[in-house]
Amino acid sequence: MPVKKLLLGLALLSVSSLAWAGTNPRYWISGDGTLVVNQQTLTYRSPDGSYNEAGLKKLNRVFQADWEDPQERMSLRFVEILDYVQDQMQGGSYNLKSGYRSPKLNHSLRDQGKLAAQSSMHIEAAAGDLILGGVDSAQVFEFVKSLDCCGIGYYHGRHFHMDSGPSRYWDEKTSKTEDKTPQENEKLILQTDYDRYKPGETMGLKFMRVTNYPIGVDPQLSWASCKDWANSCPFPARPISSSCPGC
Ligand SMILES: [Ca+2]
Repeated sequence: MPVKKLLLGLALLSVSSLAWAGTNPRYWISGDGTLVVNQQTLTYRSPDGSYNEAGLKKLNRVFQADWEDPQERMSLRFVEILDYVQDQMQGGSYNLKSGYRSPKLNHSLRDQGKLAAQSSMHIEAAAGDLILGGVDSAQVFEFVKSLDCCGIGYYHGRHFHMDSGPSRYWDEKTSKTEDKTPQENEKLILQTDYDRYKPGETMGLKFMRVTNYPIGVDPQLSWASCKDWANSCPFPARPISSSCPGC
């Protein structure tokens, strides 16, 4: 059982070729910088695009993530998706049932037969089980599904699960959270810290959904453009030109 999730640091790239538009947000999917969770209005991003430490600290506290440890903080990508969905659906306050979970807690929930996946994004502080005020969870499910951006689970109850992992969706019939078969890192992903970077800026990459330790990493990485991925990528490739002009 890993004591701590694997966070990198390990692979860093200098990206000078990506066009930087200073007024654009860091993520392709992002809200207006203010979230309402558990009736608290929290501004986590300033109008100039910079992230607001005081607001993020409060948000981390609400989600029970540990701000003091930079490796355990909430995923900014997840925060932005939450904000975007709330804005677009004109929802009221999110009501949070479950935010960050330590690996130990997640393991304990699984032992109790609760709905908790081995490679849960809750462990990455990048997921929440929620209600969006004034909006039926079935509507949230359909909306997030249509975005094709992230994870959304809905069990036809009051809450839905949302995360900033790979694009996927599931319900009570397709969920595999009860599967006890060791996953052997089959869900492992490597995610960038942002979507947009300034020329020459360092890109942070983070391994998520690790279920087996240790893992080895080849320090040599290759970079594929959108076009390169069209025919040769072993993973499902999808065009991003509509949301990423010039990428
Ligand atoms: Ca908002």
